[in-house]
Amino acid sequence: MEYQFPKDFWWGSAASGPQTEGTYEGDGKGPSIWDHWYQEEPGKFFDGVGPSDTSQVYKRYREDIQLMKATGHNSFRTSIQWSRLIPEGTGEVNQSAVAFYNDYIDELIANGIEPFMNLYHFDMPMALQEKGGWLNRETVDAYVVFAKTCFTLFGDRVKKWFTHNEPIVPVEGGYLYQFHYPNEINMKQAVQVGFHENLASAQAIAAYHQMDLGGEIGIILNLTPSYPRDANNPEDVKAAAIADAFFNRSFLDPAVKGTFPEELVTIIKELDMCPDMQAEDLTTIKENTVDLLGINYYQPRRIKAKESAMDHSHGPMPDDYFDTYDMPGKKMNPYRGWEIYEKGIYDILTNTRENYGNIKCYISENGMGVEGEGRFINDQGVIEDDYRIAFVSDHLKYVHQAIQEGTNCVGYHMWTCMDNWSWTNAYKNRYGFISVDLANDAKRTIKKSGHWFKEVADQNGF
Ligand code: BGP
Repeated sequence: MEYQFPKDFWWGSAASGPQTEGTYEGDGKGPSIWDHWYQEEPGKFFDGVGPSDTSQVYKRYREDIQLMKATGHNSFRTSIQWSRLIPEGTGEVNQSAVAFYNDYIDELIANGIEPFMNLYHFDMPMALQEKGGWLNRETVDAYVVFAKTCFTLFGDRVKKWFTHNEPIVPVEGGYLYQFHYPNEINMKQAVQVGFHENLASAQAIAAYHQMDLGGEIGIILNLTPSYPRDANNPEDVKAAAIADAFFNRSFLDPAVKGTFPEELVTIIKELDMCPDMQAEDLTTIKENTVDLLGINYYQPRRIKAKESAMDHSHGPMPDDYFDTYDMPGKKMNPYRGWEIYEKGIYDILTNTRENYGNIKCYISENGMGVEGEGRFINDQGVIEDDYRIAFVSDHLKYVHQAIQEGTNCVGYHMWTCMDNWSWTNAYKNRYGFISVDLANDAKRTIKKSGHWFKEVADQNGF
């Protein structure tokens, strides 16, 4: 075997509650911002498929866990939907949700798959969004109560917790670039939302450590390395550093080091957009950093110095400081419109080793969304997704190299286990090791990549 991974390496995949569970009559789930947005604007969602029609995991998790076994999982991450467990965001706990998550967790463990649980995957309970969502300090308090409720209910068995998945996305999507509810463009609000998410994470980490449940708690960040157009052009390099501060270090630095990056703080001060905070908040963030870092990697960010005219129709924007560079000849995933740059995963891991104390980390998402995979079905009804096998193995080679060089990376999770609901893209692009046939009662079939992954996991390498 050419690429042997360390003993006890985590092999598996990631998903989220809102993208997989679905909603059912009498399940007691409250609406999240996704349910609300779909009700308001169903046309925004690909083929009009909304969040209640996801992959039926709420009913089918037992069958799905057998498929996880058959695809080599020794670990699996999903999220607890806040609006399922506490339908109004605060107050009463939904006992059907407790029963569901208990059984889901127990079934995973009984099948030798370690459950990793994330607490927030873009799914604000609507009752809290109506009062401002992450803009409102009370949401931070409510989130910490939700987190403690989860630790109390499930912490005896779940030993890997995550406070957020990609917390920059609600900032970008909800308050800058309009791809998440509430669809605003307002940099001051974006800063406040980001600050509250950071604070909520630190407070949940403090609570978890205090409860002394014997597990680890971390955060999952989509680290998107920023490459300057020309590494010898100081203006390009500076622009790339600012983009990095906005989109990566805004969460990476506080999560791992307990501080915000100087470049970002300077800009926010210049813009007079410092968030509202209380006296002890920065100390809370300083003192409660993560045990473990999850890294999601899909694509790099290519940056050049600002050349285009600034658009201030909505006030200042991060893009006032850089332009996106459309690099000629880059390799693309045309369905998602994302560049494929395998070495990026190595650069991120090297960065964590060199600049973030070689914190214990794992690849928590990496994957390739492809539209129309039906055309690759063979006579046995199996999707022959050789492109996905190539994508995963090309990235794993770089993960392997980083580990050889000493990076403390302990696992690799693919996005995702089975095809799921991708927000406004719904079921357009498919990411899974297992296909879901929507026209046929969501029938599951393992793809070629899923069989391949089982071999890799069994051999602990390839
Ligand atoms: C990540 C999210 C996932 C997932 C994935 C694929 O950013 O954590 O929730 O959806 O990306 O992206 P998309 O669904 O937008 O194609």
